[in-house]
Amino acid sequence: MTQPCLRTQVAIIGGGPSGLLLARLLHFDGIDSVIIERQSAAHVEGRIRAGVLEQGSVEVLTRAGVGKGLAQHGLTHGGFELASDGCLLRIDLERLTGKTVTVYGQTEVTKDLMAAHRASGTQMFHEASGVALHALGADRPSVSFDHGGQAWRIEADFIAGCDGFHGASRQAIPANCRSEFEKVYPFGWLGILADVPPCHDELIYATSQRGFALASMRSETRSRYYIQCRVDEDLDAWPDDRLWEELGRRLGPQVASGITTGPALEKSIAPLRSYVCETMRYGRLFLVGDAAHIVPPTGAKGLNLAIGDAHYLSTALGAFYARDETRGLEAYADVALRRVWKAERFSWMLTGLLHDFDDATDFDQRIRAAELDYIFTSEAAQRSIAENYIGLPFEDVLAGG
Ligand code: FAS
Ligand code: PHB
Repeated sequence: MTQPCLRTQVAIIGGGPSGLLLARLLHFDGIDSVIIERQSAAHVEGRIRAGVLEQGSVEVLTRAGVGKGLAQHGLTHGGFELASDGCLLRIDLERLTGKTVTVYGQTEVTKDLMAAHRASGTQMFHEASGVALHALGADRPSVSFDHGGQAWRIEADFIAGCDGFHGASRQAIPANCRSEFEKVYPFGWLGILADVPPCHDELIYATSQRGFALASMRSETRSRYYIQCRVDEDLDAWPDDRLWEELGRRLGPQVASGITTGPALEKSIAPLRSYVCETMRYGRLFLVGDAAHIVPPTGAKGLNLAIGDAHYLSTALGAFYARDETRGLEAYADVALRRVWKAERFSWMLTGLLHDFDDATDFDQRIRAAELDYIFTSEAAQRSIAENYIGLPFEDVLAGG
């Protein structure tokens, strides 16, 4: 049986938020793409992950034609709370930066992108296996994979590696052509999703003698909470009632009185790591999102960085196909990495500030207490947190790296 071979302009590996959004943005520029995704559509649409979108991300998603659900169901937040041993401080995003964030789950973003993709009829392969990248240094790279018992090959002008941290794309860059930077944290986040009203009208990031906790939400009737836990924590050791009680202890009595408990719709543990791969480009391969970088979710940056990368790469590819301009493609990795590293710094700082570290010395504890005291008493410190949380501005990728 001959191997079917397709031809497209951009082959996109990975059909999560990065791949779906990139395909939508390219579509609006009349650029043809094909997505190759390892999992089933139901699996991708069922993932429960991020919850906070920067204003810049909302603008990109709206430009990609998926702003309607966001506008109707997204919750606009003008601030969030920091809680330290029960004392609350509101970081007033709107007063400090003039901007807000939107609470709208990644699950919904993914479903909106999938619906738009289906409506546009753009080709997408789900449940593809054995994905391999070829001829990345040539001007006709290709992707081979198995699908439906058939071996396929897709020839393209470019390949976008949107396949997350465990994907095939980053590994296709020769080890001597990439530098990797990683910090693995000695704890994870145990998350619970429940159809109960949120305990507060904005997010609460809490640090306490018992560890970190986060009170978030998906809507006015659905809440998302997290507590810091051991990396090897046994989920079975955390029945709902134990988790609700621990959340109340860590969020403090003032907040605990507002917590409505209920059965978990989902409960899971996510490890925390900071990771960056330099470079994000190798020949005709461009890495996007978690394929290139990972942040601890403390700063709500993971999904937003992925959206930023898709914005930069679609802008660069748009200029290439419209005007044969390569400056954006040449600058993509440098421009994207400048924004990535600043988000890595913010996420690392907030994680260090709000989590308990078993190996912390007495000196470390005093420094953390002083840092919290400084933030609670300095508007300049609060403004710095606010401008990072609402998202740093995009550079013009076409202006060159
Ligand atoms: P993704 O990992 O979402 O998508 C990659 C896609 O590629 C997947 O669909 C995968 O199936 C597919 N794929 C993988 N290998 C492949 C292969 N070889 N061939 C074809 N397809 C392949 N961010 C936040 O901001 N806040 C949070 O609270 C938060 N919580 C998270 C919890 C967990 C458990 C995880 C893993 C991440 C979390 N993140 C969070 C980060 C997350 O939201 C990512 O930033 C976001 O999903 C990035 O999207 P993608 O780059 O598309 O990567
Ligand atoms: C979430 O709602 O899942 C969420 C919100 C903010 C974060 C991390 C996760 O920083």
